[in-house]
Amino acid sequence: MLHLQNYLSESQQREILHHCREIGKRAPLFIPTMKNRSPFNYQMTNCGKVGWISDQNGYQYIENHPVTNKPWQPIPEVIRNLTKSLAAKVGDYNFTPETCLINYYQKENSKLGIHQDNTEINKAAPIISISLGDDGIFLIGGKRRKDPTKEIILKSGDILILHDESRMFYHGIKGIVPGTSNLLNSGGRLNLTIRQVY
Ligand code: MD6
Ligand code: FE
Repeated sequence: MLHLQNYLSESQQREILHHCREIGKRAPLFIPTMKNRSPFNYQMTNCGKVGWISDQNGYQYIENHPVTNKPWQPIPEVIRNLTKSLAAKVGDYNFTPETCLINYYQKENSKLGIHQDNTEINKAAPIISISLGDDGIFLIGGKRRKDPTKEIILKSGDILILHDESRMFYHGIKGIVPGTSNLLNSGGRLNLTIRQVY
């Protein structure tokens, strides 16, 4: 695991935020559900060739937004270039950003349960995460769900990369800390995860 603290300058953060807002106009945030139809505790959208969603059919990558049925917007060039150079830092010189999941944690009680990222066909490529806005309390464990976890605070402008052994480590978001950043006028936290799926 590689945690790069305060990696993005404020202007880089604002540029990425601007792209997220533009993407949100055409691919609005939605609340996904679990197989049993219980809703997630946050909203999401995507950009890229495919987008990750969850619904009554489970976790899946799909080519169209589930509400508008339109293809996802392309991944902005600034995010593609940034993540290619970040992947090279952990030894992947051939990373192809194919999808970017955008999670929005708006409320104090927004959270993401402990999970392993395993919907991807390619389980070797690193997963690169960009945090914007309020602090996120990230929990990282090991390869087994029952492994002990430790807390890491993900601040606005931080990058987190799960690669090699840590690629399959269980992790989650315990909550956010409202009022810790003024990047997003509306408050809350955005997290972008960029992946090579295939
Ligand atoms: C989040 N992140 O930070 C959720 N997954 O809001 C993730 O679930 C995640 O940060 C894989 C790799 C990096 C991540
Ligand atoms: Fe994850």
